[in-house]
Amino acid sequence: MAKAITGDYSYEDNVGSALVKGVPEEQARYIAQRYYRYDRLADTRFDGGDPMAEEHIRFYKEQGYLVVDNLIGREEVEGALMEIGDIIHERLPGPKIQFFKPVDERWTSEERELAVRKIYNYVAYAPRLAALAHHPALVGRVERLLGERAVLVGEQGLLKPPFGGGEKPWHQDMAYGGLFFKKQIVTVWLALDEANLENGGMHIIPRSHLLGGVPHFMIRDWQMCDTHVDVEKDVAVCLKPGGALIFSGLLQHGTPANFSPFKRRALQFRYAPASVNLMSREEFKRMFTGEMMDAEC
Ligand SMILES: O=C(O)CCC(=O)C(=O)O
Repeated sequence: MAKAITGDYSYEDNVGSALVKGVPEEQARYIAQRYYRYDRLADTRFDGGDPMAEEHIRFYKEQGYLVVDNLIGREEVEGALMEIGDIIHERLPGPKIQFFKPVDERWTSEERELAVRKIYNYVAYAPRLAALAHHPALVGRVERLLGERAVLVGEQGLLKPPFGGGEKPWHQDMAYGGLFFKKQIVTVWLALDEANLENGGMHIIPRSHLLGGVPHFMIRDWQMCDTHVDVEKDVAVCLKPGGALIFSGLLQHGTPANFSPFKRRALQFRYAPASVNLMSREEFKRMFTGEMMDAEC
């Protein structure tokens, strides 16, 4: 069983930041085997070249996600990777960088790159990444799903380095600070490398958005209790660079650690319906914490 990280965590202290905690390899491998399955792949796929049809919207409403291959092109993927490099090596100052290794271990330029887990708040500084955040292929689809104008409410680059890039445990995006809106938000998770079963690609529980918010706990991260996840229903989403998983802010999802020799880099954009407000603190607690319903992990 995963050992809980104890401490003075409160969800307000960590709004918007996934904590990357060092988990020993043996435990990470145990978690990857016990809490994810690898034999069911998302097989209903759409293509970025196809116009968004009623069928897409129906599928999204029922299942809580859409897999869209070729959402953006090779040049856009390469431009994004170049700009991420510029951010990491501080040629493009402004965005925030989250490292998962101590500063004094980041010796070479390659080591520095491999020590980054996340970049965020980059849209104001990085023109190519900003162009993707506002790309009609993304925003047009999201607005069809939301049924109204979309507002960008989150932007991250999620870099899962080879040989042990950390797990992002099962969670719902709307359980995170600043994202607990009164209506479901939509996340676009855009693969910049191939994301697959070996390198920490996405896993989802289809239809779990229909269950509403579920309690989250501070364990390895701000996450669902491992034993509350219906792992039998896990479907893995493999993507080529430029492909995307578009999903509801209530869809349960997670990514196991990357034990492969390959990088797994992705961008994530979150969009809220323009007309909607955040929940109150009480509403948030009722929906996403164990506190109000005495749920325990
Ligand atoms: O890219 C990942 O590893 C998971 C990202 C994710 O689900 C999140 O940050 O909400």
